[in-house]
Amino acid sequence: MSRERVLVIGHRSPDSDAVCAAIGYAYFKNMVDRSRLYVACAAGPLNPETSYIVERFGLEPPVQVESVAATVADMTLSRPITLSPGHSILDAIRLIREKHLYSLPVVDAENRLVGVIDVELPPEIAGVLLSGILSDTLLLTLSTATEKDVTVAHRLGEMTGLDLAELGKELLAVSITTKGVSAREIVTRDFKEYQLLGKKIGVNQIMVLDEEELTAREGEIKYEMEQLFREGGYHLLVLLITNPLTRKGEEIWVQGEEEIVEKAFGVKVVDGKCHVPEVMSRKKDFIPRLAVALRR
Ligand SMILES: [Mn+2]
Repeated sequence: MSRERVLVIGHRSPDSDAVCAAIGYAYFKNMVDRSRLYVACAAGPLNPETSYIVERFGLEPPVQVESVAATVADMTLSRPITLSPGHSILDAIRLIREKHLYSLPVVDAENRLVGVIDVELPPEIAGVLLSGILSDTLLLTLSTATEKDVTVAHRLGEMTGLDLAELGKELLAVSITTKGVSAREIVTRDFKEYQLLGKKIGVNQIMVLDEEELTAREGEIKYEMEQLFREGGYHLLVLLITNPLTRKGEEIWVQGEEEIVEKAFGVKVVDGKCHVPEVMSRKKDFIPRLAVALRR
């Protein structure tokens, strides 16, 4: 009898964390639920970094999915299921499978925690998950990195014997190069659109290890920004250029109502460019500051 297939899928325009999380979660679900087949998918083509990660850890590339019509069921949280040391390993495995658990606290007669049984994580899955975290948090340096990210990354590092800084640099080298990348892609690769107090604002953030790579191509990149600005009917279009190694701040290229950026950061935009001396998360720092400026 063929098992029902369940697609495990992250967000559209998938980045490494979206794909790596899908791979990890599909693996986990296959371990705890043998009644179905969980298939890791990607909602779009893989970026070079993600392709590198999948290949580096010797895994099958995730299935490409064009569109899904899905509903997200609400999760129900219940009293934690526990086990006492007297139970057999078989009991534990049965419980993990039946109740779809990923870990099982073991408690003594007084309900004190004695230990935790985990689903085993093979090194290649652990490596993929670690890569996802390092990519998403820029080697745990972004302001959006949580304590949990840090704890889990270090634990995965211990499990795999991988050096976090080394692996992080490996990923940076693949993901960050703009050599051979078209100006259009530089402007749109990680593009996000916002509606802020009646303004349509498009922001792309791009990482470089050497700003020269972009300044040398300023003409064609600015041209693509102008095209996109007109096509999309934006009030403001922004390219944030971040160097994660020097961390000297953001080079900001602007098209449209540049006074919004000037007000938000107290800077002067000259020739469509300015510099802000802090490294920013688009979601946590940049967009909120624009919203504050627009409200004033
Ligand atoms: Mn993501």
